[in-house]
Amino acid sequence: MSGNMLIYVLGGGGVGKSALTLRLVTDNFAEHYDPTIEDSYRKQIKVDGIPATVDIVDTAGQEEFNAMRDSWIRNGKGFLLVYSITNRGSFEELETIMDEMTRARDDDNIPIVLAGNKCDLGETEREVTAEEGKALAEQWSVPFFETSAKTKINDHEVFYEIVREIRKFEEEKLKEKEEEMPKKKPFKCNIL
Ligand SMILES: Nc1nc2c(ncn2[C@@H]2O[C@H](COP(=O)(O)OP(=O)(O)OP(=O)(O)O)[C@@H](O)[C@H]2O)c(=O)[nH]1
Ligand SMILES: [Mg+2]
Repeated sequence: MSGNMLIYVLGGGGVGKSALTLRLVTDNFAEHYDPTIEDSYRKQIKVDGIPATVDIVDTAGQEEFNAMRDSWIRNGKGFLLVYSITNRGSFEELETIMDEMTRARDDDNIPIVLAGNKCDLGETEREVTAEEGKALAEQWSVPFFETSAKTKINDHEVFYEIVREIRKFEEEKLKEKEEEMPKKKPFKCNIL
């Protein structure tokens, strides 16, 4: 597989993008909220027995920092779209991000995974049902997980799934290219 996999973690402010990223990269969890401007990490992981080097960009959810969103969308190989199940606004905000994505890229098959984070708060603070998350993911044809960075539910799995989606995407691209290539005609000598 060619090059590193550049993955952007996108979503509203405070939904847990940094928390999920840090779980994968360092396995720590911080209770304290420190809004991100932009952080990048490189990590070697093994997905389905095959090694992958992922470059993860943990982006800013807060609006005053996210003017770069356009270039994130154009540059990424894969995207983790995160909302918080305790915040309906963060779920609705993803529609805007998805619109921007489909406008900026002419592939309709972008490697994306949808994550409804903070599911450890599901009993008490839930504003978005799991069914709603699932329905949105089905509409977009992307994998969906409810996650908790705090209690480690599907926290690594979402990233593994993006790697799988990127692999699938690249294999399909390769196949398309092979099909487009004109079949070589057998060489014939012209006898004069
Ligand atoms: N209960 C619970 N809290 C979480 C979870 N993930 C993150 N948090 C908390 O939510 C707050 C925001 O988390 P961050 O990871 O900083 O959110 P973010 O999406 O990176 O925010 P921005 O960088 O501003 O876009 C922090 O106080 C975290 O401790 C989770 O799975 N469960
Ligand atoms: Mg952050």
